[in-house]
Amino acid sequence: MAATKMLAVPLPPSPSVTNAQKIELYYCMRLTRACDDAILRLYKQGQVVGGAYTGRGNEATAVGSAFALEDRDYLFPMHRDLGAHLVKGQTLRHIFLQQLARDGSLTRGRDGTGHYADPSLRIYGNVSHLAAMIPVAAGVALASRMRKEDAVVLNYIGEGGSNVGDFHEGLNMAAVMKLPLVLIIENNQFAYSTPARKQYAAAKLSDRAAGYGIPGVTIDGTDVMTVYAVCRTAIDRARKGGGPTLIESVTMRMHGHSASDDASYVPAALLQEWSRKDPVHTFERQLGKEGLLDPDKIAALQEKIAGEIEEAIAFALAQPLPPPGDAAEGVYAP
Ligand SMILES: Cc1ncc(C[n+]2csc(CCOP(=O)(O)OP(=O)(O)O)c2C)c(N)n1
Ligand SMILES: [Mg+2]
Repeated sequence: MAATKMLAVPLPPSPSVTNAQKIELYYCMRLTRACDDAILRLYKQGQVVGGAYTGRGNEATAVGSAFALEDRDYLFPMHRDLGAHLVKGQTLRHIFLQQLARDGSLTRGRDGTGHYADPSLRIYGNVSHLAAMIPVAAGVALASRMRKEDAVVLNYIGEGGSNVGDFHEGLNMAAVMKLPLVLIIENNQFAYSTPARKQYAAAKLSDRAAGYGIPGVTIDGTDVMTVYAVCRTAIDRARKGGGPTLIESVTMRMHGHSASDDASYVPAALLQEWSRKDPVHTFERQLGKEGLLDPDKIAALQEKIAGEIEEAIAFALAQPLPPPGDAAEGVYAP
């Protein structure tokens, strides 16, 4: 099996990133991974209601992309994009209230995943029907332009989800209307147990962009600086009225589809190969070489993150579950 279909692409000139921003990017990636680990731990303790999905391997894509957004921009993340929620400003308390299905969560305990909306932060989480959010994201981009908000919509889809009809309808409409939409295909080599080679026949998923008359690019989704630079360019372009960009971010799903999946169908050699490109460790090494991180700084940061997560989990666990009497309220349309 080919490990990746990534081909070299010319990258845009890098926007300037300060040292403080680099540390912030690293902190957000570390925080994302630590949150994912905590969610898996809670799942194994029987505390999580329903499934648990992690973004292990996807931290650079989720964090680097959302880092290029302004507060007024809209985020339409997928189920591997916890890092994007955090960068957009979602609090750890809300993340864990949601995961633990507490009454005070954003879905009032009706759901335990990222299937929530937080209009105050302009975050509109995905529904289970993969790609169904792409036309919705295009619609929000249209509404936002009509309101003259000067905002951009950043939407994500898996390589598996990119093969359904909604992808075409949403992206085509956005392209024709030159809407401020940036769509990232997170190509993590698998859709549940189906490998990429059984999902599509194209060399690169970004080649599809030509069929819509928009720019498309395939990038190394494990490199946070590349992800940020490319997304920043696409977002700036969308904001100036240049229309959508399709970005294929090539990564690897470094965990089973969900907590209940041991991923025994993934060749061990493939995981081994990708573990050398671990996005968090790669960036950590890079910042070490630049003199921005050392073992003491890393340890201090990890300790800070662990404390923040423990506080949020303790807070969420102390909150009540929804009262059984009204647990079905708001679940079904009248
Ligand atoms: C119609 C339907 N079938 C199955 C599922 C369960 N499901 C959720 S995500 C997913 C895999 C999606 O793969 P991909 O789009 O590549 O995203 P990834 O999980 O790899 O990030 C599946 C099978 C679903 N949500 N809807
Ligand atoms: Mg996938």
